[in-house]
Amino acid sequence: MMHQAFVALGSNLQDPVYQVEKAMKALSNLPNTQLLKKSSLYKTAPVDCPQDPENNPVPDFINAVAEVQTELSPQQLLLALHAIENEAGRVRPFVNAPRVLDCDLLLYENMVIQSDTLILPHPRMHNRGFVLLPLFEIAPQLSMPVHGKIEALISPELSKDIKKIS
Ligand code: PH2
Ligand code: MG
Ligand code: MG
Repeated sequence: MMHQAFVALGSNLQDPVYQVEKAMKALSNLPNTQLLKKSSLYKTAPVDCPQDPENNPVPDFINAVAEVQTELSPQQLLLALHAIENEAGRVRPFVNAPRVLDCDLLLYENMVIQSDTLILPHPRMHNRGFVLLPLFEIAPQLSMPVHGKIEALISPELSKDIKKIS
């Protein structure tokens, strides 16, 4: 059985455009999975990112969203996303630290899950412009469990400091 899922990609280290494009390819190469749609790439200002301990400015992100269809279960897909992050060289020095690659499972069918390892829908997706704008681009009619219709969530406030680049 094929299942529809949406994945958010983000990077603000080590050539973010390259990292996000490489992650799209990695998604398309997952077993029993097809990449159905990819959004444009968006340059986005950091949200909720602490200043790093050495006071380096937090770099802007490149964000995008992909729609896949997959035979993987939500947990299998989550593990596959972690493997893609690790392959890119992700390290986690502190919470929301700059990262080579972040792959977040946003939605899997209409599933609502609250386990220790996975929350669906993604618990912060509904107030993050860097997720909602690319998601709206590829799924303008989307209606989500818990969060409702995507078009109702988009606002000028959330769209600030987000620029479609390609
Ligand atoms: N990811 C975060 C926290 N803040 N800000 C932007 N612009 N893009 C992100 O992908 C992002 C963020 C936690 O994963
Ligand atoms: Mg994230
Ligand atoms: Mg993440």
